[in-house]
This record gives sequence, C-alpha cells and structure tokens, in this order.
Amino acid sequence: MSKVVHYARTGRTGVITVEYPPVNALGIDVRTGLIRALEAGLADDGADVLVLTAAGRTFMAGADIREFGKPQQAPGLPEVVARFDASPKPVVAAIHGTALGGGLEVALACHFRVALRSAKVGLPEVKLGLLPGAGGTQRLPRLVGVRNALDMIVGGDPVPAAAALDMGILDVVEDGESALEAGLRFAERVRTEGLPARPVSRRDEKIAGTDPAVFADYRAGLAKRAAALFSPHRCVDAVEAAATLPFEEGLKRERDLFLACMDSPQRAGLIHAFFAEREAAKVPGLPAGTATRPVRQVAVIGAGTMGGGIAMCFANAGIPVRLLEVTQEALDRGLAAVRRNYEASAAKGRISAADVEARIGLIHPTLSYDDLADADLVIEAAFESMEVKKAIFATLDRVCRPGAILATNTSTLDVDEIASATGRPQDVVGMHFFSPANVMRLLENVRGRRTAEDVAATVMEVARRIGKVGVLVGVCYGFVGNRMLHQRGREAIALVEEGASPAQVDRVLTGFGFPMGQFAMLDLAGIDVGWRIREERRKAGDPDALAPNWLDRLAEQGRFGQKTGAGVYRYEAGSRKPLPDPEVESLIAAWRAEKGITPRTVSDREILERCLYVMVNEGAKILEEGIAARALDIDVVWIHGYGFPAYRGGPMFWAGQVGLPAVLEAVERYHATLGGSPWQPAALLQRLAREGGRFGDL
Ligand code: 3H9
Repeated sequence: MSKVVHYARTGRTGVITVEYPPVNALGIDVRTGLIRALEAGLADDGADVLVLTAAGRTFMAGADIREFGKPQQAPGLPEVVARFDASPKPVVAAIHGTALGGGLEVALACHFRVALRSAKVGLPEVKLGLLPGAGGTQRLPRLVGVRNALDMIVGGDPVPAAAALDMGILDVVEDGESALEAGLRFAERVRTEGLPARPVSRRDEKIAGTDPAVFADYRAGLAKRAAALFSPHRCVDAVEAAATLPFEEGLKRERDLFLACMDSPQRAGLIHAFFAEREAAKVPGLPAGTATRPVRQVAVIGAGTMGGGIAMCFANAGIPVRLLEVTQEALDRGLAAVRRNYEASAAKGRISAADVEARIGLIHPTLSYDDLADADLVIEAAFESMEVKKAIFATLDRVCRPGAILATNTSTLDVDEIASATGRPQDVVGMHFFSPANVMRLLENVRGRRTAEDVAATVMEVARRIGKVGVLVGVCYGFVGNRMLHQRGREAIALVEEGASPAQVDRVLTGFGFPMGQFAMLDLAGIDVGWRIREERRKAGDPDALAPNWLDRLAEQGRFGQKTGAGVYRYEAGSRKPLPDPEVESLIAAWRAEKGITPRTVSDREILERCLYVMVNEGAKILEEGIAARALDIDVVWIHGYGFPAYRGGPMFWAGQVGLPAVLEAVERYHATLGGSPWQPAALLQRLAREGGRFGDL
C-alpha cells in the first residue's frame, strides 16, 4: 500500500485517506496512491460506499506545484479523476480546510461532497497562470451554471462552504470537527436512503441552453481589466467548451488550453512569485526555530499617514498599540484619519461596525514617552530626518524597558547611524512599511550591522502575524526597494529631458504591467518628498545626489502632485486621473532650451530598457553586496511593494527570462553612451551572463 494514501474499512464504508503534509498536494505518490486505494476499495466486498478524505490541516490543496515545468510522470491527475468519476461504488468526498485546484477537481469527480462549515473550496489555478486542468472547467459549470463557474474559475478566489452549498457544489455542510465523521454519516445515508450516485460529468441541466452572450460579456470585461494576462482568457474558452461540446470533447479542449497555459512565461513568473513569497520568510542564517522575543504591546511614534496606517496593521491583528504624537492636535488628526479609514472599510462591507470600534479601541493615543515603558516593540514613523530620528531613539533608549525592540520606519536613512543614538544597537532594526501601510503587503525589515539575531527573527515573525510579506534586507541607501526605484526614477527624469514625454514613459511602464507609471506614482506619493531628499543630499555634498532637474522645478512651483491638484500631471477636482498638462510641457521645453538640449524621438524600447535594466543591474549589485540574500527577496520586494507584475516574476526573475546576455549587452551599450555608475555593469551580471546562469541559481 502507498505510504501517502491509505485504505481502511469502517463498518461497510471503505475509507481512502490522503496523508501527505503539509497540504496533501497531488504529487506523483499521491496520484499513484489514490488509484491503488480506489482499486482496493472497489475490490473490498465488505465496502459498498467509499469516503475520500485527507489527514492533517487540509483536504488536498491542488496539484503539486513543485512538479510543474518538469517532465510529467504518469498517472496524471486527469487519469486519477477519470477513475473516481467512473467508480461503480459511490464515492463521498469529505472536505475540511481547503479543497483547492486539483483537490477540488478530485472532489468534483466523486459522487457526493460533504464539508465542514469552516472549509473553503476553489479553483485558484488562474492565480498561477493556469486553468483547472483535471476536468474542473467541465464539471464545475455542470454543478453551478456557467456564470458562477466563470466567476470562480476566472476570479480564482475560494468560496466558503456555506456559499458552495447554496451554489450546489456541496451536498451537505456540517458544523462538527471531523470531516471523516461527516463523510461516514453521509455514506450511511447513501446506503440507507439509496441516494442516486450521478457523476457530475453526466449532468447537463445547468449548462443546457446557455446564452452565448455570457461569454461575449465576460470577454469584454476581461479585455478591460486583464488584457495582458494569458490564462483568464483561456479559462473562459474552457468553460465555453463545457457549454458547447460533449463532455469528453470538452475535456480534450480543456487539456489543450491547460498545456498552452503551462507553456506560457506568465505561468513560470506566477509560480516563481508563489514560492518566492514563501521562501522569503525562510531567511538564510536564521533557521526555523530561532528564538524570538514576545510582542504583546506595540507603540508607534508619529500619527501621520504612515504611523496611523502602521497602528492599524497591529490593531487589525488584535495587538494593542500606543500611538504617540507631539501635540494633541496632531494626535486627534491622526486618529480621525484612522477612524475614516475603518469607516470606509465598513461602508464597503469589508468589516462590521463592531470591528471598527474594537480596532479603534486597541489604539491608545498618548503624548507621553513614559507610556512607552511597557512596549515590546516601538516603531518610529516620524519625519524623514536623521536629526529627528536620532533624538527620538535617544529618548527611547531612556524610557523603554530592556529588551524592547526599537524599530525605525525610515525608507532611506542609515539604520546603523540611528542605532548609534542608543546604548543598545542590538535591539534596533528597520521596519519599512509601504504606503498605505494598512494595505500594502510588503514589510522590508532592515537588519543593521549590530541587530541581534532574535530581533531579526522577531520582526520577520511580526510580519507574518500582521499578514505582511516580510523580507529581510541589509543597510544601504534606500535598502532594496527604494535603491532600485531611485535608479529607475533617475532614468525616467533623464528620458524626459532628452525628448520623451512623462506620459510616454508612464505608458511604457503600464504597458509592461505596472499599475502606474513612474510619474503618476510620484504625483501620488508627493513630488516634494523626493525633492526634499534630493536637496538634503545635494547640501550634504553626496556625490550620488541627482543633479537639479525639471522635476525639482515643478516642486519649486508648489506642484507637489495629487495633493495640490497638480504635479507632473494635472488633476480635476475630486479625480485621481492624471491628465497631461500643457504647462508642464512648456516647463520641460524651457528646461531643455536652458540646458541646450535638442529634444529627440525616444523609442518605447529605449524607455523600457533604460527604466528596467538599470534596476536589474542595481539589483545585481545589491546581491553582490549581500544587502539582499537572494534574488527572490528582490523579486518579492518589487512585486509586493512597487506593483511589479507578478506574472513576470519580479525584476530578477524577469531578467532571467529575457536572458542575462541580452540584459548585459544593453547595460554595456548604455554604459558606453550614457556613462555613470548606475550603468557600470555589475560583476555578478557579467559572470552569470558568461556562465549561462540566472540570478535564482545563487
Ligand atoms: C492545480 O491544482 C492544477 C490542476 O488544476 C491541474 C493539474 C493537471 N503544491 O501557503 P502556505 C506548500 S494548480 C506544492 O505557507 P497556508 C507551500 O509552498 C494548484 N506545495 O500555508 C508551503 O511550503 P513550505 C492549485 C504547496 O496554510 C506549504 O505548502 N492550488 C502547494 O498559509 C504551506 O503553504 C493552489 O494554487 C501546492 N499546491 O496556506 C493552492 N500549496 O512550508 C496553493 C502549498 O515548504 N496553495 N504548498 O514553505 C495555497 O493557496 C496555500 O498554500 C494554502 C495553505 C491555502 C493551501
């Protein structure tokens, strides 16, 4: 018998149990084991009904994603599914946890499905650049109709058991603790009530007479919201096949479409992103089980947009947080903004009115540092100035209890220098949240030169507790994310100076898949932020500081972006839509004239290469310097902090798909024509390009 799938009998019911931790993914051993166990059940004269269940925390969570991209070993999942579908004995799937992807497809091939109320079911393949490839696109519409099936398959979000029952995916939902018990009870009903076992593959009533307009409608919607994506469109094609072709032909069509998705670079990018997100939590040198410090009481310094958002992250996770400001007025303003945010979420139905009060109740405003004495973790989110931050940390050093973690939310400043303001640099760390902090999933944790191991492990653990994707990086100007963004920004400004328009630069970046371009993003964040930082760096005589440019000139005129109604673009009252502004065009033209620059036509290709390859080259330097331990950390930072399209896998993975020799050739070309340290090819890029490697090979 298989090591990962067992067969045993309880009374007159044969029980097939999958036991393949952590999530019972349908790898080759599980597939083989399922067929063997089914055969054992069918050959067992003492069993007249079979129950399929899974041990551990969840039902089967899908095909084993680690097998994708490798040669497929028989039996494939479609074959397993076909065997269950054709079983002469009724099979009941008993579901707990999540029945996802291939896991749900196996359940759909069973004759009945029961689930615990806490369970969820879904076909999330689209999120991995795939479509359900083991009959899911053909069976689900037969149970729930085409419209619901499209929503589930194209959307990819799992649905709770109660909703799945209403839709007709499940036959019974139970409140108990044990899916197996629920399955055994249902098997008894099948026996005593003689419930008819009709395979889903033979039920056509929900798809008969489907109006073809549904598909046209869906495609029109997708053309607007997901034009660049490959698999959602194939999902629609597959569901259409369910409604228009006989079952077996529909299955063949699904198979072809599944294989096309499997071959797509988007599939590779999304699966890289899936694993990278999970790998980022496993920091080299910080093995699982590294001691962490307890974090029960948090404090945040600064109730501005950032501080308020950070406080919300903790309150959302049920962790009490003190919010400190210097004046009552600033405190009131900050709390009012937090309340507005929560009320907006309640208005959208995301949280209840009771949640609003409960969460606000966890945020305790204060004007006194003395109230921070019992905090386990303090996060400073004050003004981005070294002087201000050092003063705050000196105070924290005085008032906080020994062992408290002292974190700074700085986005660029040197964490080691901030730590030097205290007598306990081992307790100081960076926790760089992204704006809006309560929404963005990235938490760039910055380990200083002297940050203790358990402090680094704790902030990574805190990231998980508050639902963020934590990435641990080292100290340098801008860390991983802003250091690379800085290079892209510099190129974008230069491209406009040379002749491109801001709108052209942004169009190329959104065409690549970013949700917004460089300049629309600057308008959102506020041009004044970068302008002040640039001014400070120039004053400090920093050799890497950017020379004065046309963007500074905009800022000098008070055009700070969306908040002032005008920045690189202009905004109509109440709208966030960036509109090209003739005034900005004239300002740029005047700037060029002053500098003696004759504008030239800049190609989209040049914009893409200069904006992205300069980041890849910088990313390679970040790896060389050990600021990021792995290329995947950089990819995760960019996907979750800056909207790099997940389907391209992040900048370093994408560079590998382009081919490192081609990237290097372009970097060398721009180095020859533009010069400057950003285009100085990274030694690591040169080596990997020469050896035919990729950044992920490190
Ligand atoms: C599919 O089914 C295709 C078929 O239609 C057709 C085939 C022909 N495979 O997320 P967690 C690992 S496509 C391999 O931290 P959670 C994961 O890497 C698949 N490994 O836990 C991690 O490993 P580690 C459709 C998997 O409790 C560990 O399990 N299914 C898989 O927060 C724990 O994961 C999906 O897309 C897998 N399928 O969440 C579901 N899934 O400990 C993808 C997880 O070494 N999975 N692992 O880091 C999920 O959404 C979540 O993992 C789940 C659990 C909700 C299940």
